[in-house]
Amino acid sequence: MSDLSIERPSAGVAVLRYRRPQTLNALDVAIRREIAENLLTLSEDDTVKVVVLAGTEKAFAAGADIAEMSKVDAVEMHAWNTPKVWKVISGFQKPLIAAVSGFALGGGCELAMHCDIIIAGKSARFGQPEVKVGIMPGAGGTQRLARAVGKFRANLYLMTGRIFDAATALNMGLVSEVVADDDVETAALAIAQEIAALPPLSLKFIKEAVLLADNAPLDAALEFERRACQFLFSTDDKKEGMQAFLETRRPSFTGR
Ligand code: CO8
Repeated sequence: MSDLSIERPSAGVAVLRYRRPQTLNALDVAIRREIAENLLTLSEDDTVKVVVLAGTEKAFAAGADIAEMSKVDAVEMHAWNTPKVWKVISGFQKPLIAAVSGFALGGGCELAMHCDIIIAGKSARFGQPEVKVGIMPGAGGTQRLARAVGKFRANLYLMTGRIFDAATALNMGLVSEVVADDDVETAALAIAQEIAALPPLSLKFIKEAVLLADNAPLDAALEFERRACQFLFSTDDKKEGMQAFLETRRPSFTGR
């Protein structure tokens, strides 16, 4: 049986869930590939507007699979070609929401940081403890954590491997919102539903522009934002959105 499933709880929303509770959802290579394959499928499905990534109650994901990694050397690790998998996740153009319950450690924290919004339960635990098993983050953890929380707080956790709680993550700006443990998925789904009703092209360009804040000089990013905003003036959804506002009715967006 696959450890991965896709649920469709409401129009426009898909939940991509992985389950390996016996290892706290450790991400072995097979499951990482499956996540990427499923995201590719969801990216091509026009009925899907937003994707929520979820694990299980005790763990979003406790990292890459240490048992699997313990058996390979650098050459075998290189042959896994995992950057190809992470590229699919970082290149996913629709809004991606992480619903974090329990542990989000190592590759699991890196997976959450690939998302656009992170909702965490009060008891969620984050960290990049790779240093404690003799390696270091390899899926963007040093860069995304430093950019999210700043060099000095990032190094505190990267260099000690310390695990930190959801309140600390919120305080540092690593998560978008902390909710009661029982409400994590409800909260993530409510946000997903809210976003799914909004114009997909605006969302696509907002996502791209925000990612440029990390990846491009300010002038280039501002130029992208200006052009993307200008482009949106040619869409049906801009006409509909503004018309609906003026007529005080709910807009109905088509993605065109
Ligand atoms: N890999 C494999 N198995 C794991 C992992 C893991 N990352 N985490 C937990 N497990 C297993 C345990 O071995 C245990 O198995 P068993 O019941 O057979 O003994 C089971 O899950 C339950 O775990 P614990 O008994 O340890 O549960 P506790 O509640 O006592 O502790 C912790 C929970 C704190 C999460 C603890 O399990 C732990 O420290 N886990 C390891 C966390 C870690 O170091 N993660 C980083 C891994 S390295 C990494 O992610 C590298 C990324 C590099 C590239 C990106 C690739 C994705």
